[in-house]
Amino acid sequence: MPTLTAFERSSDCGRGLARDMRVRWAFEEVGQPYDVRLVSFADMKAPAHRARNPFGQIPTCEQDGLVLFESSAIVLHIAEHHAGLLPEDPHTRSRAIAWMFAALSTVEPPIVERSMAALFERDKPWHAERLVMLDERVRVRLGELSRHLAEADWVDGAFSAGDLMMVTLLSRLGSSGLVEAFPNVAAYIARGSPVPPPCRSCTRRPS
Ligand code: GTB
Repeated sequence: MPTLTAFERSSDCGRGLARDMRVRWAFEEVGQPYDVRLVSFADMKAPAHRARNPFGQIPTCEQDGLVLFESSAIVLHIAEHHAGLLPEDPHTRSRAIAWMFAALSTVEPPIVERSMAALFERDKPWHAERLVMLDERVRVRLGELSRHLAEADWVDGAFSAGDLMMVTLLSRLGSSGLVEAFPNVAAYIARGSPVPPPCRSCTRRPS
């Protein structure tokens, strides 16, 4: 049974926005049961966890003596060892992997940059000005994705690990108000997303 590490305390009110979610989704998608080891911030920075991930982050995944870090590498590993997340045809398979990389290296960076600014730079005098620029960078990618999805449910044919990666990172834009202007992307996220669970600690349903 694989063991995944995840945050002991959810910092997002149970919305599942941390990067263990893409790995959980991959396991669920292929029907592979898994254990979860919950770690505190201190645990993540301790030598035992740094032996799993030198950067002291979650998620990591251990199975049969193999220890992997980087959520995308874990999802790719799962996809390569189970049917259901990568097409069999070699060209279609390579394109699905290209979409995983596109999600990670082309679409995720501006989204992460924006959410970091929204979380940690709110009190800075230049925050509002910088946010305009960061929002625009996100809109560029959403526009491109929207045009790509105009006639398609998924990024390349049938649902694949490329969609899994893309939907999980786009979900992070939930409260930004940026997605609404791109109905194709909003519909894509809705198509791929589970109904969010109610927040256990504050009883409100996450937006
Ligand atoms: N590239 C790595 C991967 O894909 O696995 C990045 C891993 C990563 O950033 N992990 C974060 C972490 O461990 C948790 S997911 N951070 C602790 C640290 O660096 O010290 C990042 C995250 C956290 C919370 C939200 N949220 O609340 O919305 C979203 C994403």
